[in-house]
Amino acid sequence: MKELITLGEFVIQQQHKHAAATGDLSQIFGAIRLASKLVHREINKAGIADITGAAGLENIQGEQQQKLDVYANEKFKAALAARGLVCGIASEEEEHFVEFDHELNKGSKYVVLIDPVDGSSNIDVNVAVGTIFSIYKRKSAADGPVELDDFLQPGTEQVAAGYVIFGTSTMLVYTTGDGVNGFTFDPSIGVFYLSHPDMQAPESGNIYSVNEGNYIHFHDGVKRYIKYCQEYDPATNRPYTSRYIGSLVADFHRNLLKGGIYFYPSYANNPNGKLRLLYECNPIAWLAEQAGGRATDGNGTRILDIKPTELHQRTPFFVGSVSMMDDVERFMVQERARLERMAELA
Ligand code: P6P
Repeated sequence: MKELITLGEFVIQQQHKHAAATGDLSQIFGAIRLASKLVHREINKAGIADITGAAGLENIQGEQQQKLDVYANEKFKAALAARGLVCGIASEEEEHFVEFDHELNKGSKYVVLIDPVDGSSNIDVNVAVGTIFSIYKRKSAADGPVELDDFLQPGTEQVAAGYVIFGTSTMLVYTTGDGVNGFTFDPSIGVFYLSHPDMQAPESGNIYSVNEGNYIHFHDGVKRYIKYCQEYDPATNRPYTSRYIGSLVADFHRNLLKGGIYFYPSYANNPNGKLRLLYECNPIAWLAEQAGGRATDGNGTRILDIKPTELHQRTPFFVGSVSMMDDVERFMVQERARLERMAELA
């Protein structure tokens, strides 16, 4: 029988592969593991524990805050603060970053950015949701206060990133820059086991994920790509299948396994789309690249290269298999060229 490796064992093995590794990430992953188990437990008894339904509060995004959002946010904050290695956290559920100013956290050198429950509107309808996290080393002096710039770092500076998908099973998928590995939770003993070693994004696929309800608002390049996905051409495996769950983690996870593309473009009066750069797009983009895929803003800018200016800033987001990303960008480039020609003629 193949030897089962736990997440904790795997992180320690990885740490020994990198001489510079200090074991800090092992500790931080221990906190993420703990909080994930607590959220798993609550999600799996939602409705019984009256955890579903809005908490009657609104978060900074002006969205109805689901009780699970509040619960998950508190559990991840508490678990990360208790390890004494994280000096602060930025969360979709917090307007400003939160400094951990306990004595234990003085001099800590990491910051964590998190979307505690991405896709939370799906909780009440029993559809998969996920936690997305991104870890950086602070830039400010270790003996000083945490600063906003500690969180406003480009995605290329991440030291670790991942997600937990609470679906038919709970999985944790992460990277520290040495590939992507997936771990499945065994609730009977409360352990995450390595189930998807060295995850590779298929070079192509036939699944496209976009909210086509926004079609009339999309720019022509996006509209043309969607029509391209729907055309009949057996030679290029089209028409593709449309799959959109409304939960980024679930759509991305399926596309990572099967091949596909997810995109949330700018639309109507949302020039930067909907998704948040720091705690949704950057971690997912790094995972995609580490697994052999790509992630851009649809206009040729690599997501990881974007220099953040605000904690909750949004970006158009295109992520997936390389050949499908090449295709969508071809349509976007053609659209930009057409608009430039029209501007010249005007
Ligand atoms: P829409 C969830 O709110 C989320 O941030 C992603 O998880 C998901 O892909 C997207 O927004 C869904 O947004 O506008 O299609 O409902």
